[in-house]
Amino acid sequence: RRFRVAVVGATGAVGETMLSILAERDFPVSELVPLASARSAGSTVKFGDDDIVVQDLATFDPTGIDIALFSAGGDTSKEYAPKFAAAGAVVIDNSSAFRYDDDVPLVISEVNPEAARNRPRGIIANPNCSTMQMLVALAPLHRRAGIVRINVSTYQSVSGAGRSAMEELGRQTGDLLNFRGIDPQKFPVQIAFNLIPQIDAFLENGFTKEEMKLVWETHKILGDDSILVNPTAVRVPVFYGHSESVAVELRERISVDEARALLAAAPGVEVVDERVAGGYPTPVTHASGRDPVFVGRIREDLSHPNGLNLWIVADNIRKGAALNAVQVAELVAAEG
Ligand code: A2P
Ligand code: 11C
Repeated sequence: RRFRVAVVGATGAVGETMLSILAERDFPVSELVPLASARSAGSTVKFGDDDIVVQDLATFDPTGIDIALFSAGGDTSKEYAPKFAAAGAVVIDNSSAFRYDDDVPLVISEVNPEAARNRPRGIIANPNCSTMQMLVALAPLHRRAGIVRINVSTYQSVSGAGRSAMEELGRQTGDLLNFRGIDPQKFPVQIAFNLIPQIDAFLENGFTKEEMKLVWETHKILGDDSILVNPTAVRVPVFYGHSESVAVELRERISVDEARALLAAAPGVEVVDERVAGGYPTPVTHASGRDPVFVGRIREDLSHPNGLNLWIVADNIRKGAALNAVQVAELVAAEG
């Protein structure tokens, strides 16, 4: 069977990658409908060898769409995803609009694929990129020994904040190298040649929303609210690829060799862990434009007998967003 597939936000950083991954993986598409706002309606996007005209979401009739991939921001999802679902489509939503609703499954294709089947509202949520790569790597350790606590610091690239954020990093870099002044817009302070320990808004507990997503989404995806998660999320002047320094405490001790073997056998994971210069993944050398979640620097926690330290790097636009959404669409398509 082939499917009528809509991509909402098709002109954005994630939407464009959804189109290329659908084509790359030969998703059984009978018709591909790219949608965006009135601003870009009438322009074209690439789908395989074809150029397809973008339509205006606001005036589009979703009747007959089988699968809709949404990545046009939370407000757009809140308004339009229920309309697509009511018209019979299965919606796979990359925004945070529905992630924490009990009747919307939150699915990582390698971690909890079975959850995708139970979708009373016709909506499946795609996790946030930082949770996605962390849990693809930690799930095999969790299955073997049970996670007690996760301490995580993230190093997140600007593409996570969309196309205009990438433009801001490029523009600021050029301006600073040419001794011109800068005017931060997308980011609260200068991002070029800097680090920003704030992603998304501050919440009452002093953590940012990006940090709390790591807590809430880990609980929901692993189905265990007792797992302790202590996050710090930092924006770094990298274009593509999020990195994470993770210290995980397990119920039982796992040796470094066993952890390496578990990770090497895990779907979606690639271990890059030579203890020599360059023998570890970085966003530029390994992750950017690639599908796996890369894990390196695997070592025992010096301060805890059941602790392991890991360095986890992935392309936030691919596995962190577009690729997982397409993999979830593949699970739906396989239902027949
Ligand atoms: P548009 O090109 O019309 O602005 P990014 O995250 O890279 O900034 O991309 C956001 C995506 O979401 C773009 O495709 C953008 O389309 C789309 N989008 C933003 N707001 C809306 C809206 N109100 N209705 C439909 N699409 C929207
Ligand atoms: C970032 N993680 O890197 C964000 C982007 O909840 O889907 C994705 C936000 C989300 O800025």
